[in-house]
Amino acid sequence: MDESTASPRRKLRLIHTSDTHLGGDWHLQLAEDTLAAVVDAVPRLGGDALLIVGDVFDHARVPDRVLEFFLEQMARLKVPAVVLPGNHDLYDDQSLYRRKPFSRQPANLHIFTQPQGEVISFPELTLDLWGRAMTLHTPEFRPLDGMPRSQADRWLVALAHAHFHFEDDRERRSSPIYPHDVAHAPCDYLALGHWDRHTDVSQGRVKAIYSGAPIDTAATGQVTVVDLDPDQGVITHQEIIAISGQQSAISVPSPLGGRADG
Ligand SMILES: [Mn+2]
Repeated sequence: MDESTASPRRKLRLIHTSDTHLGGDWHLQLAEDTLAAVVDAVPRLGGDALLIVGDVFDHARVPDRVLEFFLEQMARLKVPAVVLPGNHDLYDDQSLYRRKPFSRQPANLHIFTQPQGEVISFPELTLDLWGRAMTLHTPEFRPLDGMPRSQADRWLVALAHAHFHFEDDRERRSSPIYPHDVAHAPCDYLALGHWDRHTDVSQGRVKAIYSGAPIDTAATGQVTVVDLDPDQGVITHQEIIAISGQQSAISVPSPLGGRADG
């Protein structure tokens, strides 16, 4: 299984999203329509893989029907789909990812389950993905700790469901990452989740992007498109995606991302 032969890195396109909050009581149907739109967008945009960086589900008690809906959507993809658990869908003992529907998950779906971090490799894509499965959302949990070095012949993309601390941010938050951590991360791209708003927090040579939730304040769908190019480096852009049933969404008073959470 040693893939350390000197084949060059391939040109790849990743589709990055997060915070879909399936099964939340805020606009259940819209969250599902939005996920379906993301899945539709992957082949249309030429994505080689889909990354969903946490809070895929809104809470651990979502009914099996919602888990099955998610699995059906992932099974529609012809490319890998990779999930990092977040603070709303922790990988703890009661995790929904341990429930029965996931025992029949499609072969293209990969879920990070190791709290200390793990690499999920796709040799045919010359791609290594790394992430730590969150078991507790606390200030002590450092989502970037233990990231391995990248290999010359493979892209290293890290996933983190994390709160980025700006330099002047003095508040103590859970699952923090700091500008210095990002600048010194050995990955080629840092795919972030947890913030509902699309934000570029790149530092130094490391491109680090919050995709934002796939639906924004104007009920417009979006994903982050990440091009990994051996010649040009890492280039990202936001892509607008159409959400079917969106007409009904226009009138909603607040976005998925703006939930006040009671
Ligand atoms: Mn979160």
